[in-house]
Amino acid sequence: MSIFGDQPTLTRLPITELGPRFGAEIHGIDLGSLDDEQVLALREALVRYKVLFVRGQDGFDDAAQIEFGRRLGEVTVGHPVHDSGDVAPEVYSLDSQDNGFADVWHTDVTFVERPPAISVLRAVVLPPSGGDTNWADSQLAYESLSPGLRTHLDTLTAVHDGTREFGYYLAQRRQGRGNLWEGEVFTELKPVEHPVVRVHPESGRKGLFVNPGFTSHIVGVSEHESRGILDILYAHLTKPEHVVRHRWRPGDVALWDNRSTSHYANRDYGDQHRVMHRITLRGDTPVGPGTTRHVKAERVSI
Ligand SMILES: O=C(O)CCC(=O)C(=O)O
Ligand SMILES: [Fe+2]
Repeated sequence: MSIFGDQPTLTRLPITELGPRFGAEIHGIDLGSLDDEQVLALREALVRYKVLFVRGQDGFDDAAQIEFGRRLGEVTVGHPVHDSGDVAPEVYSLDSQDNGFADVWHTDVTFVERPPAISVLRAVVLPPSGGDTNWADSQLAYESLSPGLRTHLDTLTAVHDGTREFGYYLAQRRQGRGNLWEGEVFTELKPVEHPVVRVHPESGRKGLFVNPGFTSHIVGVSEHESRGILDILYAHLTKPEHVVRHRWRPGDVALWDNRSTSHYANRDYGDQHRVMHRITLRGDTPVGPGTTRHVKAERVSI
C-alpha cells in the first residue's frame, strides 16, 4: 500500500534524497512558519523517507520546536522518567555533561505501550567535530531478509524493558517518581510486549520493531535462541546499506518516523560539550502482521 504514488503535496518540498529509499534533506523551508500544505507534505515525506534533515533553522528555539511539533501531531512530555530540569516539560535534553548519550542503537521509548510516532531533534551545542547521529531503516531491513525468516518473524513477540537504561535513574535521581506520561505517572518501568514486526499504521509497510536499547528478549523461545535471533536482526538492521549518518551543523533539525527507524549517536568527542533537544509526538499501539490487532499476552516480569 502506498500513499505516495500521485501525491501532489510532496512536490511542494524541495527534497534531496540521501539514498535510493531512505533519508532526505529538505531545503528552503522555515520550520517556524510553514503553511498547512507544507506541514502535510512534511508528514508524508516523513513516512516515505523516515528521516528528514532541515538545515539552517537558526532561530528555532525550544518554544518553536514545541510549536512545530504541535503542527505535526500531539506533543508528549519529553520523557516518561527523565527530569526535564530547566527546560520545558515537553523537551528531553541530552547533555553530554549530564550523561546524556545515546550510543546504543534504539528506537525512542519502546518500553511503553504506545511509543512515540515521531521525534524531532535539534542541535543546541555541538562539539567541534564528531557526535554524528545514525539512523537505520527498519522496513528496508525487514524487506531484505529471506522470505522464510520474514514469515517466522511475523509470528514473534518481544519484550521491551526500559530498566537497563532508566531504572537506576528513576530510582536514584527521581526517587521512584517519574513523569506523567499519557495519563500515568511512571513510578516503575514495567516491561511491555510488542510485535517483532510492526505494520506501519500509515503506509502499511512492515518493519523490524526490536532494538538493542530496550528489547530484552523474544517471548516463548529460550534465552539462547532469543539472543541469536536478536543478534542476527541487529547486525542486519545496522548494515551500512540501511543507515544514513548525519554530520550536525548549528541550526540543524532532524525528524524521524520512530515507527520505522532506529538510531545511534556517536560518542567520539571526548570531553567536548554536546547538547541536543528532542520532542516526541504521541504514537499508537504497535500492530503486528496478523489481520487482527496484536493481542497482548500477560506482562512478563524480569
Ligand atoms: O544525540 C543524538 O544525536 C540522538 C539522541 C537520541 O537518541 C534522541 O534524541 O532520541
Ligand atoms: Fe533516541
